[in-house]
Amino acid sequence: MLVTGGAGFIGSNFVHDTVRRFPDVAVTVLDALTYAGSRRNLDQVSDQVTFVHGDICDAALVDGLVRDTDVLVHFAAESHVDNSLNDPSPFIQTNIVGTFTLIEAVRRHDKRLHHISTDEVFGDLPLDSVEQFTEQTAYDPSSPYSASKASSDMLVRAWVRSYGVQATISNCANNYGPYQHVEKLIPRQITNVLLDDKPKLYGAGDNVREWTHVTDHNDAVHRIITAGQIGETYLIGSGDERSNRQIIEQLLTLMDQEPTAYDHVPDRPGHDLRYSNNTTKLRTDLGWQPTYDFAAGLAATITWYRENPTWWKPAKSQTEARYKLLGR
Ligand code: NAD
Ligand code: TDX
Repeated sequence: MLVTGGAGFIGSNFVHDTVRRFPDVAVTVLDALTYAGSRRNLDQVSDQVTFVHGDICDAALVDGLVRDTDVLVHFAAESHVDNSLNDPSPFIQTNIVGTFTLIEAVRRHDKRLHHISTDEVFGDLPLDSVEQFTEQTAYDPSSPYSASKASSDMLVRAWVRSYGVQATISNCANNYGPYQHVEKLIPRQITNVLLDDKPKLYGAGDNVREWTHVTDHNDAVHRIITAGQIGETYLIGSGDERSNRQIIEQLLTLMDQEPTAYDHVPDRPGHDLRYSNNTTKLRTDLGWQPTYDFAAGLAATITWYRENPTWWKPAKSQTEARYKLLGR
């Protein structure tokens, strides 16, 4: 199995789970080690994994690695909406050109591909509705990040239809858990509180996200790889929807702070209001269901960041300096 982006947040958790659950699978990780990736995320499994430091846009490197694998699981991406608003160009390169480079190698060598994507490709839903995204929802991305992920999904779909590439796609809701970069909502606020700073809420904080533990996401990915139908898309999500304000209040309470002890900061431009995935297909066809309770998962995540300051501290000041420039 070749795992792109296996040194990032979801990819490294996926590699940990794969090595533990499927010890006979030989795992190779291809990762460019951008600001978001670290070899330390794979320290616990370094003996069981082959690590290749390289770029998914490097066609010659990718060709050799894909030739020698059975299954390619493609996590590598530029993943942060705020960064994409500030400078879209690496998103176009990695998310679109990188995916193109991979699917061309997959086509040449006739290998199985699972492409990891996001619910953000569908745009957003009104706050006061019960509407959900389904596998049939039309794409309507809002940010450079989601537009680049939508483009990558479209490429995979076209390669399935026109070239018969054996691929599946999943679009997951927001993830949380260990090893998530401190730029993202939950780790940013936990580490702010640990440093005696306050959480930062964008705008009024009414925007709603569907929070899925990274282990539940990766369990769905394993099911799709083993039992998913070629050419199909599967939505993944816990069903646990919360506003950003609720998340920050819950997090402050769990960290023994006043629930109102946060700062309002200017809103994100084009800020998507609400995401919600209908996961009936994944549950019915592949028997998946989430196992994490959000409050327990959030408490465990807080404990992980409390216990691993040497993991997150090196990236923290640079990340906050970037936010300061953006006024957020
Ligand atoms: P991340 O930013 O934590 O990790 C991305 C990894 O990809 C890093 O290790 C980075 O070094 C690597 N990478 C970046 N550019 C590369 C390149 N050109 N070549 C090789 N490696 C490169 O991201 P994440 O949050 O773990 O997201 C992983 C995937 O899941 C992405 O495709 C993302 O769109 C998708 N996704 C994320 C979420 C979420 O909530 N984080 C939700 C749904 C889908
Ligand atoms: O400091 C903050 N304050 C705040 O209110 C940050 C960093 C975020 N927010 C808000 C913006 C979003 O409404 O919290 C929400 C979550 O923000 P992010 O963690 O940046 O995630 P989001 O933009 O929803 O995108 C995430 O989920 C889908 C991942 O980053 C994507 O990679 C994934 O595709």
